[in-house]
Parts: sequence; structure tokens; C-alpha cells
Amino acid sequence: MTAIATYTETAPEYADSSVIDWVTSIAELTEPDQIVWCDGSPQERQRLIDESVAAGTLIKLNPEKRPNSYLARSNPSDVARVESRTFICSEHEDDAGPTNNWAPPAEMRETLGGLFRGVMRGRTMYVVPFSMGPVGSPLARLGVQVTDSPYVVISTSIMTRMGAAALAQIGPDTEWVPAVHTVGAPLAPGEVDVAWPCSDTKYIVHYPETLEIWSYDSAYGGNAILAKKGFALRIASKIGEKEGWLAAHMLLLKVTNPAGRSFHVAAGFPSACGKTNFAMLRPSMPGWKVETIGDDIAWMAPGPDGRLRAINPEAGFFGVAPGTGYSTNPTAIETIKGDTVFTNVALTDDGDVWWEGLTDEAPAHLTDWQGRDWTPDSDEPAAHPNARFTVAADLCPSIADTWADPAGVPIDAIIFGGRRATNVPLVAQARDWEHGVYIGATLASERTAAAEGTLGELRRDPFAMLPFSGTHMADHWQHWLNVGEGLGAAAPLMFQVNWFRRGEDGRFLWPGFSENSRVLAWITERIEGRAEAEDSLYGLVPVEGAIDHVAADVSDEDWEALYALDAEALGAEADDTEVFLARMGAKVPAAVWRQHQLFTDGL
Ligand code: SAT
Ligand code: MN
Repeated sequence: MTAIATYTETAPEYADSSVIDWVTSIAELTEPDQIVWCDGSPQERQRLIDESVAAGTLIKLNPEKRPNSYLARSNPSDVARVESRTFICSEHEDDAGPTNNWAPPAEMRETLGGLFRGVMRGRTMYVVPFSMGPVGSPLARLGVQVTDSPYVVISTSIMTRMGAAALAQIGPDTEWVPAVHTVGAPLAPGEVDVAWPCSDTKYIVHYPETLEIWSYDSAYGGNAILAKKGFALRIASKIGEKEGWLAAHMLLLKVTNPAGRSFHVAAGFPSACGKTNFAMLRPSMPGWKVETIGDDIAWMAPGPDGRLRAINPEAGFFGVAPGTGYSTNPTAIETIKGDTVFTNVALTDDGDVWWEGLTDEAPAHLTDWQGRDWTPDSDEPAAHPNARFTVAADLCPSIADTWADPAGVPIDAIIFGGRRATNVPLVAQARDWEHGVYIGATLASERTAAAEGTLGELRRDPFAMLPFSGTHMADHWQHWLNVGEGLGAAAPLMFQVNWFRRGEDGRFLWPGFSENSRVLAWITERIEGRAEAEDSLYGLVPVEGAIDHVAADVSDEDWEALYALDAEALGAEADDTEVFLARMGAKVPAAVWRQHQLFTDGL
């Protein structure tokens, strides 16, 4: 065992004693060979990268094709978030609610205490301080993660403001979130490491009262970059509830109309439903401009001017690669032309990356995400469906110059959406904030590859937060109602969109992608009070002619089908919603039930 003195003597002199004491206690538990305090410098990142290349964790891509870029291949069992192994350990089960796995904190601490004892033997423990949001912003929050995975340090250095500047923000009275991560694979003396070490039982554990996160056995982004889903959504939803702000699984964008007026929009879609594509939209409509602020998480707080102001707490994009190509998201393709870490994509014979959807035609030969030979005749995809790119946000050509404004941007509209083959129209405006909360609360989507489970099956994903709420889901809804009430007339308008509706023949009825700008334009015209709408079951929908569907190459029949209401299917959906709301229990706000009644009355 390493002497405790060597744990502390490497700490930078500006490290607060609260951080040093905590790091020491975790080191005593996990017994790493050494501790490295990360400063976030480019030299440090390069050193970690070089070590990871030597260890086989990263493969250097051909610098002529993809400069400063690397490929990681995970263990085939470690490719996505594991919701079944993600826990919210609040003191009372009722504070975690029916959508979360709960375990008594004392019991979980005992389990993890056993698993973490000596778990970093033979490894280096990295101390990774980070700021979520621009360093020093009143909306930013601080955290410190320790991890024995250099891959996780590299990822965190892209996804957050990581290093010395963040650590220097922590003083004796600063609230900060401690996060402990291990791959769960101690090394015996002389034991040779594998490229992607892990164990066999994952734990991603949150203690909302003490704001702690503990993660064991997975190095996959959503399970291991604890600043992201663990802190910026699960723990932050708890902090936000106490402090009166919203942690949302939402992209942020700025849209400017041909007259030069700008609007800011937050949009919540479940994982892998196109948030990155929407955030980087290239409008098909001349004169319109969309700029990116964030692609996954928004923190939104009532500002000094009474309006809801939002920051992107992250500093990078952890985007789904498959399906991302020049035809679907050219901006993302330009963003990742260099300085990118790819995970579980395929490798081309000339040292570049490839995935399904990058180009129309697959190369004749590839090495697949598991390192096996692959040809277009192979039965399995070359890239894992949840393969990812990790890249700094400021490399994005569409990034807004206000994306890191410490004051945040004022939000004009909030959009909810999912993948829905049926029922939900292309776009509808909520009648008011309460109706918007009902739309968010009852949001549903077909299952995607970002989580384990069967693809295609419909699941409720309230506020796109099903796997990300650190609180009882119904408390989350009440909190949104409260924040809306506080905002009053200054509250953003709310909308629901569905790019994924299909015709009876299974075809998508709406082309999506750049044509979604037409929907966005209508939303801004609603904000300006210019576009006309008519009431329908789902809320206010565009009147005939308000959106130029013909210019989007959508026939009149398809346009009508995008808004068609099928009584039987809607009745079944209302019944399903009722079962879902009942499952959320006695805490469901009366306002949500009232809105449900209005929906069923309208059938
Ligand atoms: O896998 S992550 O949680 O990091 C991304 C996502 O599912 O939204
Ligand atoms: Mn996400």
C-alpha cells in the first residue's frame, strides 16, 4: 500500500483541503499505485493519449486523413448506458420514484465499499476537476472526478472545462460534486493490462442528498464521464429542484430569421433521436440561419431580467456516429474532421474511420468495431449502432459566438419530441405552460440503441429524462410547473414535434433534417405572433399554408397524414397514458391529470 503522504504531496498548492481530504480518503480505499492531479493542459492530454496508444486503448488514425484523431474499441460488453445498473440512492425510496432503480444508501455504500476496496491497485488514480458551464459563470457548477481510466480522463477533458482553472474555483465554502469512477480491474504486480479493462457487474450510483456519484466497471461515456449524465442531469436535477432551476436533457440552438431577429430554442428528445442533427441544422430555407449552443444538456434558470436563461454545461459533443453523414449532418462531419476520439466505429484500410450512413456505399474492406475483417457482405454492421465521436464544441463550424456566454441565452421556445410512427403530428404548440408540462410528462419514443433493450418498442420517456432524473419523476413535473409559474408571462412557449411519423406503407411522411427548418421557422413566427394556428387535440397546429410543405417536397396527402387523428389509436394511447400516469403514483400533479382529462375529453 502506498503511503498516504504520497497521495497528498502531489496536490497542487491551490487545491482546497476539502478536495485533498476527499482524494486522500478515496485513495486509502482504492489503493492506486500513484495519483496524478490533472491540470487540463494540452501537454497533459497528449501524454495521456500517447500512453493510451502504447497501451492499445487508442489507435492513432492516419494524420493525413484524420489529424490528431484516435479510435477506441471498447470491450464488446461495454457499449452503452446500462439503465438496469443505474441507481438513485436517496434516503427515501419515494424520492427516487418508480422510474429509477433505488437501493437504501447504507446498503449500497456497503456493497460499493467492498467493491472499491483496493480496486485501483496497480493503476494510476487521476484527479479530474471540472466546471460544468463556463468557469466562473453564476450558472456553472463544479465537480471533481477520480478515475483509473485514462480514456475517461481524455473524454472528460473534451466534454468539460477540465483542469486547474476549475480546481482553483473550489474554496472552503464551495459546493462541489465528488465523483468516483473505476474500471473495476486491479492489476497484480507484473500483470499485463488489456486494451479496455472492465469487470463483470456494473454500478452507476447516485446519492442525491450528498451529491455523490460512484461508478464501477464501465468506461462507456454515459456511465463513466460522470460530469455528463450523472452530474449535469441526475445530480443537477436534484440541485435545481432545491435552487429553482431546470436541468434538462435538451439541445440549445439559436435561430435567426431573414430579418435578422434571433431566437433561442431548447429541445428535449430522448437519446439518439437526432438532438445533435437538430442542433447543427442547415436550413433549407434561404435567409435563415441556425447556430449551435449545445447538443445534449441545458441548464436553465430564471435570470435577473425575469426570463429563462440557459447555458450548455458541457464543452464538447458525445455524438452518435452511425447515421451521421454529409447528407444528414454535414456540420457534424466538418466538426469531426480532426481532433476527435472515435469509439466503436470501423477502421478503413488507409487508417480512417467509417460507419453506416457516413457514405452511401461502404468501402470494400474494413476492420469492424470489434477488430474483425468486414466486407459489405458481412451480416453485422461494421460500426456499433451506438458508436460515438467525442469532440470539442468550439470546433463546430456552426457554434454560436454566444455559446459560452456566462450569463446564458434567453430561451424563447421549448420543444419536446420523440420517434413516433403514429398519432403525434409534425408540430403542435402547447396551449400554455401547463399543457407543455403534460406534453413533456407523457413524451414517448421508440427505443433506440443508446440504451440496452429491444429496438423499436415504444417507451415513455418523460421530459426525455427517464434514465436521467435524480428525483421522483412526478416531483420533476411539479418542479417544472413551479418554475413556469414563477416565470409567468415571460415563460417560453412550448411545442411538440415529431419528425418520424410514417405512412401506412411504412414510409417517413416528412423528409426531416434540413427541412425541419420549416417547422422551426413556424415556431419563431408563433413567438412573434405572426403565424396562424388552429386548435386540435394535440394543441395549436399550423393552418393550411403556414408551412410550405410543397417546397419540402411533401405531397398534400402526406401533409394531411402528418396531422391525421385515428380515433382508435388515440384511444389506445390515452389508455396507455393513464396507466403510465397512475404508475407514477400519488405525487402526479393535479395539473397533469387535468391536462390528461382535457386530452381524453377531446377524443
Ligand atoms: O450515452 S450517453 O448517455 O452519454 C448519451 C445519451 O444516451 O444521450
Ligand atoms: Mn443525451
